[in-house]
Amino acid sequence: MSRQDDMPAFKEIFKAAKHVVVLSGAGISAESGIPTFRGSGGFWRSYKSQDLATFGAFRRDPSLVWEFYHYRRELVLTKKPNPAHHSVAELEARGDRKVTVITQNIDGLHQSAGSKNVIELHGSLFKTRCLSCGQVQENRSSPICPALHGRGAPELETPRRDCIPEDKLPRCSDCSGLLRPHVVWFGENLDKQVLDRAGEELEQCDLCLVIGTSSVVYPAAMFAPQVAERGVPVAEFNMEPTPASHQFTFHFEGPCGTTVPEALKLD
Ligand code: BV8
Ligand code: ZN
Repeated sequence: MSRQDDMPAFKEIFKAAKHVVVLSGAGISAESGIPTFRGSGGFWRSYKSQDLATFGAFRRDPSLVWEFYHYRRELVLTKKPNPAHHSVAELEARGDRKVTVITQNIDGLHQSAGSKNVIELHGSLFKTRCLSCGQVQENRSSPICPALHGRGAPELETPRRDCIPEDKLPRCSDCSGLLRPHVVWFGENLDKQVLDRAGEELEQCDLCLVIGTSSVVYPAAMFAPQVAERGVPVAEFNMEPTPASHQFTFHFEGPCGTTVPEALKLD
């Protein structure tokens, strides 16, 4: 068994691969300036991101949760894809193999880099869903509604400004129902079609790259180990080992903005 950081061995396999799945997490966007969940950036005001990413939090305080998502929308709108996103998009554009991105991220940076074949497991910051009629819409308005203009600062507000009344939060253009971000919150099921599509790609791929994920959130955390169990090579790109690293053929340590372009260079 070659060493996990054996780049020549990886290159051999990579050159021959005909169906590559890229499984990405928040770490692929870190060098674009978007905080990850579990790093220091995993906080907003005094809240852990995952405490706000629940339907219960939204029901209890839709104004606070919308401020959180508005902040992230506005942040992402000022950020650009980094060389890791670009090298994945360039690999797909080469057209000499199938490349599918399965991302846990909701920032849309893979698509901004030019990736076409992208499965967004957890939805998108730039889509809304109506709680009344269920309509899903693309929405890149900045701000998404007048009441959120200038709101969402990550620093604690003392005293906290009053909640935005629900009727001033984002409303459905069709039925004026309250809108929520079209993202998968903790405790919510992933979309069945999305899961089925991801499952097919994971079943068919002959190489899987796992980039910038702590592999602690399910079901996404099971995907790359499932590929490894099929005896298909998996290469992990991360700043540090993860709970899944030992199951993978390769582990390339370092910032993926450097390690991924290096690995995907087809000399
Ligand atoms: C589900 C969208 C069935 C929203 C996200 C109890 C009750 C209910 C559920 C559960 C429960 N216990 C467990 C569960 C399941 C739960 C879960 O897994 N919880 C975890 C915390 C244990 N999962 C769910 O709830 C899922 N649904 O299971 O449905 C069900 C239903 C009901 C009851 C039970 C089961 C839904 C999960 C989806 C949640 N939504 N995002 C939003 O973004 O606001 S998850 C969100 O967090 C991300 O999408 C992503 O998935 C996750 C963050 O993980 P990462 O992307 O890996 O990011 P992280 O910061 O953790 O790591 C960054 C990595 O990058 C690190 O390894 C770091 O080293 C590395 N890195 C950093 N910089 C770089 C780098 N690497 C390279 N280069 C760099 N420069
Ligand atoms: Zn509606």
